[in-house]
Amino acid sequence: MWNAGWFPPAWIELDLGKDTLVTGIRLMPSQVPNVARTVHRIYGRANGKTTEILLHEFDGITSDGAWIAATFDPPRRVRYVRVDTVASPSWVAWVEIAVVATGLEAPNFLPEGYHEGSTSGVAAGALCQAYGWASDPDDRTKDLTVRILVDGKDVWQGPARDFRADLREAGIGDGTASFWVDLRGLVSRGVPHEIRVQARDLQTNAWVDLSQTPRTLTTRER
Ligand SMILES: [Ca+2]
Repeated sequence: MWNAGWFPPAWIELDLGKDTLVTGIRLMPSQVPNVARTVHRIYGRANGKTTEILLHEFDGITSDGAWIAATFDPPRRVRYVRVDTVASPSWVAWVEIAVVATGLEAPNFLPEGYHEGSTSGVAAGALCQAYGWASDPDDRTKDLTVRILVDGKDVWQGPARDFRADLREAGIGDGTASFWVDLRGLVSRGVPHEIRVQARDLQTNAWVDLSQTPRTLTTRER
């Protein structure tokens, strides 16, 4: 995490150590408000040079903790990559910045998403549910497989593929990344259960906990 400690303009520069053919960049913003229009310009500079070239401009809606990505076409040979934030209602901060370059192994990004819902811990009738969203930054067009563990036991698997307008607005692909599971019949009533929701990484098939999981839930009939 890097935090400029103040509002735009602010920038951070990465030194790749030598001139490198860069093909893209991925960045995870940390921002408040969570969803807002921001503008970031990505500049490159070759070893020994003072002039920069504009590699990409992000101008759009970004969300706290959600990756944004760009491909540089054509790829550019640079040593320094500078991320210049020119507009944002938030302090300028990045959770992670990854420069993609040829000759380097492509980084794998783990699924991101949320296990949402009541935190009251007690739910009745049709409110006994687990829901949220999951998406793999490596390919947001693919539906991720989500599984639900109740007290550590796998009780449900299925795709996160339902549309939600707020996800589309937040830049999570076309917004078809949510899931909604009725837990009635999957958990016994009247006693607290640990509900854990995980998504399967596209590249490694590893199961990854979503944010805000596990939750403790006690279901009642009414
Ligand atoms: Ca991945």
